[in-house]
Amino acid sequence: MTVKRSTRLTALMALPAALTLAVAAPALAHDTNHAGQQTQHGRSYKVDLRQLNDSGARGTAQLTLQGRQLTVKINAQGLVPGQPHAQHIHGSTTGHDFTCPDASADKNGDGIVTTAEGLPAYGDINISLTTKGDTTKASGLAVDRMPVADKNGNLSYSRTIAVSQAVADNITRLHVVQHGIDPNGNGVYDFGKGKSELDPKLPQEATAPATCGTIEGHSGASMGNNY
Ligand SMILES: [Cu+2]
Repeated sequence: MTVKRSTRLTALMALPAALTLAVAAPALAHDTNHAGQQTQHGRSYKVDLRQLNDSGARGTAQLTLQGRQLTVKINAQGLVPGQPHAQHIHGSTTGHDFTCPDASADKNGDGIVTTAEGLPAYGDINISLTTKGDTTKASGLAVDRMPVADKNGNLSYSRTIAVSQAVADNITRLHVVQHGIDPNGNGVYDFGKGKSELDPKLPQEATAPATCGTIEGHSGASMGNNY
């Protein structure tokens, strides 16, 4: 069984959320983020995406805020080729400092930090980094609107999203997570690691995190940075 069939169901379920997408209010951002780098296009933040679950994936993300317009650019390598990779900005804008989980988050010891096991560390989905349409938590598993890695496992993504003032003000508290792993190396998401706790129609492989990266200037535990 492949991920294809449930993809359609997820797409249908995600539709009402897309229709109710909130209209962005015209308020101008009051920029309280002093980290990041000021550019002519706004304030820019780097994210070093590091592998989780021995996925072998890595990458970089650049987040640029201009007022409440957030441009997200991601370049990642080593992802499961030809498969969609759900990706989100996780975390809270209300004070709790979430961060990327480490292997100790694997509570049941099956070798996989699932999305559910990672949630206490990285927090809930704040923004779904879809390719089109809704970007709320409701689209978290809309895998038909998530970017697909090419045949070499490379993924590139770019989208500008209108975000809330809370997100604009607390961007450094958030972090980027990409999902989708292939521990048995058969090239597809299968049920070898069981069902996803998030949607039992999806394999665990499709929703387990592959990379995570905190935003430069993050005040909590640092994942470090190579540059
Ligand atoms: Cu996520």
